[in-house]
Amino acid sequence: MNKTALITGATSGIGKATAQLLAKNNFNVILCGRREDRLEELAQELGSITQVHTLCFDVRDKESVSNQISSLPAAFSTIDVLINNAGNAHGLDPIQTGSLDDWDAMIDINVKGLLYVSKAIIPGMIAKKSGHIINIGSIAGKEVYPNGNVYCASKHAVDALNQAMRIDLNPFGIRVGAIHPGAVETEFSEVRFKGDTSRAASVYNGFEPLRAEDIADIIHFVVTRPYHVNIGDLLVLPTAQAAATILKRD
Ligand code: NDP
Ligand code: 8X3
Repeated sequence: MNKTALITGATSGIGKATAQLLAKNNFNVILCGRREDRLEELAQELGSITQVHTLCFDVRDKESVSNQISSLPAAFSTIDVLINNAGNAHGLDPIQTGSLDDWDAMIDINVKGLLYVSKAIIPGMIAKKSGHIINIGSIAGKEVYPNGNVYCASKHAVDALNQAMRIDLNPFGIRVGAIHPGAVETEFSEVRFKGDTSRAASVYNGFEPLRAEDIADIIHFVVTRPYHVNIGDLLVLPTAQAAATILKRD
């Protein structure tokens, strides 16, 4: 029988590539995001190969998160794999000039949103004494770089929560692990730079970044290990990247 994976942030980038790969590999998928048109388009694409359900919500809205997840139809209500992927950086400014709205967005989405979604799904995993939670962190959760301040703090929080979840859910046989990517070319930098596409493209100039499909491939590997194997923490970088700001560019 197919397993069911719920993927937040499935409308773009890493989440979308992960949904596509898991769907091709015998997972039923629950696609989550705010952009309903993109959810429907992806559901159409994947609907011919697996069972697909969409949930349209903002991870910042705790009531919506809880209502949407508790209203899943029976065929999708047993979630085997949760991929906490939704998130973004907003701005890249020094602490003294950073925007309060950007700070709220990063903490509310990357940290509190991840908690709200997890809180809604963990009871079902506890009840069946199995499940797998993958938290998408970042190299920004392993080190701090100039002007990364609040984004780095939010991803350090994801790193801490990943460890905390693994400890607290250990008695219930639930697997918990994080994947921390370096530079992946997605819509991430367009969001960070508020639609400035040339500034976003310049982030990836002169080196070969990771593609969303590279991270999806690793997520697929992690969730298909035998049940006694839990990959707890992975840092995944482009070969050209040695640390957050140390890149070998042409
Ligand atoms: P994208 O911008 O391409 O995708 C972000 C996804 O998150 C979208 O599907 C978006 O969907 C969703 N999302 C954002 N805000 C919300 C919200 N408030 N509520 C619900 N969903 C939301 O970026 P990536 O694919 O690169 O990012 C995915 C994850 O990977 C993030 O956690 C990011 O921090 C992390 N990461 C990315 C790296 C990179 O270099 N790209 C490196 C390291 C980590 P929608 O707008 O439809 O809601
Ligand atoms: C995304 C990678 O280096 O922009 O998390 O923080 S970085």
